[in-house]
Amino acid sequence: MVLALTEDQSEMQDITELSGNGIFQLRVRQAILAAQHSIKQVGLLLIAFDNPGNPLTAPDDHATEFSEAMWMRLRNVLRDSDTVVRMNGGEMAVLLPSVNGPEDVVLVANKILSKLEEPLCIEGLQMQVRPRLGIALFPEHSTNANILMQRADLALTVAKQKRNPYVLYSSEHTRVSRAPLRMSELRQAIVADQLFLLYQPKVNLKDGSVTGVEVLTRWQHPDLGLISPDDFIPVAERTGLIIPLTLWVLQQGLLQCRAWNNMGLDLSVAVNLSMWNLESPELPDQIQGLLKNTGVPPERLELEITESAIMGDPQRAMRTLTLIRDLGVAFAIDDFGTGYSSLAYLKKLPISSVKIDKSFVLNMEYDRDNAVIVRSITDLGHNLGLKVVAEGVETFESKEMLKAFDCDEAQGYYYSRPIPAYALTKLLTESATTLCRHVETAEDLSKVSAVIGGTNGATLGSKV
Ligand code: G
Ligand code: G
Ligand code: MN
Repeated sequence: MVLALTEDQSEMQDITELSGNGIFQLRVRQAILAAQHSIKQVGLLLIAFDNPGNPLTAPDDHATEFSEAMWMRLRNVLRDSDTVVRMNGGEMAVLLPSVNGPEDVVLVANKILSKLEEPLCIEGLQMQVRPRLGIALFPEHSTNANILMQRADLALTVAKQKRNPYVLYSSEHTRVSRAPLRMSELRQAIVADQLFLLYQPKVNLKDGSVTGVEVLTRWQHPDLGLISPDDFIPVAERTGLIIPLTLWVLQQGLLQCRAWNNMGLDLSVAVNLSMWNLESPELPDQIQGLLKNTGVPPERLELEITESAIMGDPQRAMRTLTLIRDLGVAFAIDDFGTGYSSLAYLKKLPISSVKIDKSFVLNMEYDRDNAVIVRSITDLGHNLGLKVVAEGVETFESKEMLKAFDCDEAQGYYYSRPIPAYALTKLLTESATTLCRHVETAEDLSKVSAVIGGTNGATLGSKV
């Protein structure tokens, strides 16, 4: 049952004052009313844009032209009976008032994606467009227009976080906060020292030495409190601020690394890169400059990249990665197992390790499938000559299983949460007796003699 709505219909006349969001909500309600009496469903798609962070092409500079162009593209692929509205915050909403089910909506989503992803040229500047779609359906996901909107919005948040082109709402998606962060605030945060770094150790499973630390960024916002990178990294990516932000993280992380090395703690630091970092042609030179200025040997730096960051533009990623690898810097694939790429393909890239995603590790002692996945990734990684690191190691049992699987390194709350540099220094230089409170077995106790700061790195004593 199609309810074609046009601006000149009488019931629409009083909505001209409404924002895009208001018009859309009204139309969703009307479509639901119409569909209640038919076997048809209503599809809702929310679209956001995750555009490459070249500061010159930051969407803010050309917001109007950009949104105009996207709206035209959407109109061209959709039927006249479908509604397309520009929402607050640069997002778009699409209403499909009459579909047969999720398959139909996914088909339309794919059509939309391939149209929107075509490169765009504004004022001679070539922009790459990376849309993310969140999808919800009436009546499957809710019979209430407001809740349906919220569910499509939640699916969109998940799509952004997972960097998936589209996500269909599922009841398993938990509410994640979408802090109303603005670009100007984040820019200010970098200048005003509101960002700070936490460090989480990676431990060699064979001898318990700490081989390195992952650097994780946090934002202490003056009003909103502590903000997670899951909330501000996407803002940084959308606005191009990810470039200065990452350079700041690299610089601070390298300075901290040098300080540890000077103290005799043989640690390396791992910094997370996002897709837009790999698309910046200056990155290799900038990293070379930072290594030189901080005096840290290149082999003490590791860069973590996700599968999706590489798959955005594999050829370009390959070139950037090779240039940086040639400096002597190592790469790790982060969150491995959550993307769609094969390890065999990734091996063509100059990477040296894989980090198994924490979703497989967190409950591996109870979930046989996850244990099998962890073991298989470990074997496959080893057969391809890669070091294998498990993330999200929270328990003694999972640590023991990983040791039995011959996994190389572990990272997780079992050893330490991400903590400030001074706390990590303290943890690594505390006497072994102090750490004995964590000892689980007599056998562990005998290993507490591990040396602090040897060539194998620092040690977490009892936590071997
Ligand atoms: O530390 P936490 O679990 O909250 O991190 C959440 C996510 O944010 C992780 O995926 C992590 O890789 C990412 N992240 C943390 N710090 C940085 C950073 O400095 N740069 C980038 N690109 N991602 C980061
Ligand atoms: O995506 P990335 O691997 O960069 O994210 C690393 C983040 O994972 C850390 O910043 C931390 O917040 C989170 N993390 C680290 N160890 C554990 C763990 O043992 N359990 C859980 N649930 N999260 C962890
Ligand atoms: Mn990481």
